[in-house]
Amino acid sequence: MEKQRLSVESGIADYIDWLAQFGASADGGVTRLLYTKEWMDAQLAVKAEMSAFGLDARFDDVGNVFGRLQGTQSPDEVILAGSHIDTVINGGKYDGSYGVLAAMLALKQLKETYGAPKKTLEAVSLCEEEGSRFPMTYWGSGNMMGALSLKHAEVPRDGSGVSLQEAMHDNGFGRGVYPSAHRTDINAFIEIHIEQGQTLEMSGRDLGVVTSIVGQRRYLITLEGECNHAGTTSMKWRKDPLAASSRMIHELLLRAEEQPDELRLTCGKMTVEPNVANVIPGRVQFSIDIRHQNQRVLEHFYEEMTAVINGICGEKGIRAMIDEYMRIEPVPMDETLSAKALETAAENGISCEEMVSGAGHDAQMIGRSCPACMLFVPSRGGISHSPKEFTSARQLEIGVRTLANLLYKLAY
Ligand code: HGY
Ligand code: MN
Ligand code: MN
Repeated sequence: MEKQRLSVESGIADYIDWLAQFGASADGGVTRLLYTKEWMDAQLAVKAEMSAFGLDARFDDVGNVFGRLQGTQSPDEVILAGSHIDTVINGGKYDGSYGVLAAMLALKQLKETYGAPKKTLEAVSLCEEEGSRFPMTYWGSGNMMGALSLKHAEVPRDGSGVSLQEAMHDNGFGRGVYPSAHRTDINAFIEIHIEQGQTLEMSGRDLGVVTSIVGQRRYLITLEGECNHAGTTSMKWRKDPLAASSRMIHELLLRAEEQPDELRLTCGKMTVEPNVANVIPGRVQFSIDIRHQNQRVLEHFYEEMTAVINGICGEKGIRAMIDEYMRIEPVPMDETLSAKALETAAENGISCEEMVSGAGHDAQMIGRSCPACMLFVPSRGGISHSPKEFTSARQLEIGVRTLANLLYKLAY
């Protein structure tokens, strides 16, 4: 299909639709998983558009794409803005994409209006944040900040058994052809993103400034029981991992609601083997994703979770394996940058409020070791990770303008 063309008048909403073509699904969703063809085509298109904007565009060795506007006085001090290009399966067209495109358009506007900055400005399209294909998240920002490296690509495999390393190599990355992903020259990182919740819509404000991003942990729970006949096996003799998992999930959801300030627990993924109606399952795997702004609540809940799982399995003679494949602590955003963001919004008469992010973001990974600032624009109905994701052109444009004004303050 011929890709929609862009013109010099194209605004952020046009760019969102343009990028959404890469991995588009019939119902208006987008699926762009790390190192797939849709992902590579999107990164190549973003790189080409960065060049068309007059930015110096390049890949790094894990597939992040940077567009650089060199500083005249302190070129080695980099103010970076961007987000991630990958998506969840059949997600929305704004999650991640908006932050990449807003950063690119903000640099284009600043270059055209003010010329070269004093400090270097870069827009980045980070290769992966979601963890949708491999049991690995923040692959782009984690390598950029040195929290991850190429050796971490060897173990994670996708649902068809392809390793992250194989997929990376198949796209030409991870072989030293491109500059190493690790960077030590980033002075500040600004990420603009859709809120993915309903706070801004409920308050009627156009912009959110994030004070902190919740801590997050993800687990893969494997329960091994005993396959058997659905008709001849008495209920009391069964070792049924699906029955056990439904009890565990029910109990864990109740306990999550009892936690102070509501811990968020999601079981989004489940496989049942052999997955046949008249066979008692022998093996079940399901995911658990927990989030909370307080590290101690997360630690304590992990203890409760393992006790619930092991208790039910002990009762039923079922073997349980709990594999934690993702953990990140709650991370505060930089107060100085956030104050500048609030000031910028006030100077431009933009309604704004401070808020905590319940979603994880690259700003969380980067903010662990570098001053980071996160801006939100409203999500209609608070819906995200769905084809129904929507933010109006007016709200998208307010975000781009605020980002450009903030970057001007930081780099010119
Ligand atoms: O899951 C999250 O919070 C983010 O969308 N990756
Ligand atoms: Mn997401
Ligand atoms: Mn995101």
